[in-house]
Amino acid sequence: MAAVTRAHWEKELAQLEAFLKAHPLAAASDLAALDELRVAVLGRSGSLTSLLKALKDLSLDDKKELGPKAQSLRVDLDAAIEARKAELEAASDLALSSEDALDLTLPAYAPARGRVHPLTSTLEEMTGILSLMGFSWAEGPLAESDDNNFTKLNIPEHHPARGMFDTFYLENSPLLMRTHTSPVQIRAMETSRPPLRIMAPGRVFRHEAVDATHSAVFHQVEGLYIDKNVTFADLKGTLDVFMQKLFGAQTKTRFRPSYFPFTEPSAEVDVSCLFCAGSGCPICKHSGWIELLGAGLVHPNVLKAVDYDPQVWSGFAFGVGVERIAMLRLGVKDIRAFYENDMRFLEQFDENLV
Ligand code: FA5
Repeated sequence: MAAVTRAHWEKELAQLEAFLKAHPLAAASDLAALDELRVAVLGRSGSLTSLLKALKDLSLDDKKELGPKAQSLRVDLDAAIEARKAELEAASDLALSSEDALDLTLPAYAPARGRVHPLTSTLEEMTGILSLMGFSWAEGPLAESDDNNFTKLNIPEHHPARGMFDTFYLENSPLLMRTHTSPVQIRAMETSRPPLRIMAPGRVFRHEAVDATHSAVFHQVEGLYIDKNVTFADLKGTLDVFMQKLFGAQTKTRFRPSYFPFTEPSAEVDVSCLFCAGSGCPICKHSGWIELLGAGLVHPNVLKAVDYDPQVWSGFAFGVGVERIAMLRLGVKDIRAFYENDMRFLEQFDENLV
């Protein structure tokens, strides 16, 4: 720029400001357009650079007055250019990465496969075996009458055996949460005439402290067989086959005398420990046996309660815990793992893939 006057300098600055108004930096559509603007204004022979250089031709007073104006315009422009540059770069990075994301040659995502819950698959396995042995499906409600859960099972009111099966009582209702699947025996016998062979799988509730092997809500499968001349040998043979089908042909059962008000005689049934084949280990507490179920011959008082003549009919019943079976089959050491819905636990059971 040739030597300039103050008027000329001010006119040039006004023109530059008008130009910047017409071509705002924020509107630069890409990095190249932004750089073009930068060179035109701030480049070596850019319009603002020229104005700054031309200040030397002005008087000291003019320099003092106009110099800061031009300088502050330059600072503003520098900042605006940097800001717009960052914006444009971020946008182009994003565009680049989303272009990369669309790689049509990548293999498709495998659809997530659902699994049957290990308790469901164990229950299905148990009822599958029993149905092959001639037991048919029976069900009852979770909220049961006191009669079916206790009285008709030969546990009258105030009988101390009620303590073995303490439960949750419902407010404003005579019903209680059933403590075992045994009330389904009563329901089945009251609605059909003998002979009868049923299995009753389902959820049960106990007012009980929870630990690694006890839950307050768990599952049982009940078995009931009523016919003429049913003996303890029938019960033993049935449970031997049931356990061998569940755990393998080498499995042995052991019947220990026990007490249930609704069976006489009664037994706790143990199976030979699957982890040590009966030789003794920490899981079976070095006994070689694991307790799995309760069983016995149906008490005559139970038959009388449903109007079956105990002189004619006899039968056996058993109740087995589904969680205990699942823990043994799957090597699960804490019953609570079944209810926590932790995918890391559930995903281990690939046999349950659907
Ligand atoms: C009963 O519930 C009887 N109704 C079983 C029965 C039926 C006996 C028919 C005779 C004739 P018991 O309370 O022992 O009995 O429970 C039976 C099985 O349920 C136990 O062997 C165990 O496998 C399981 N079980 C009992 N309590 C719990 C609990 N808190 N958590 C998980 N499983 C349990």
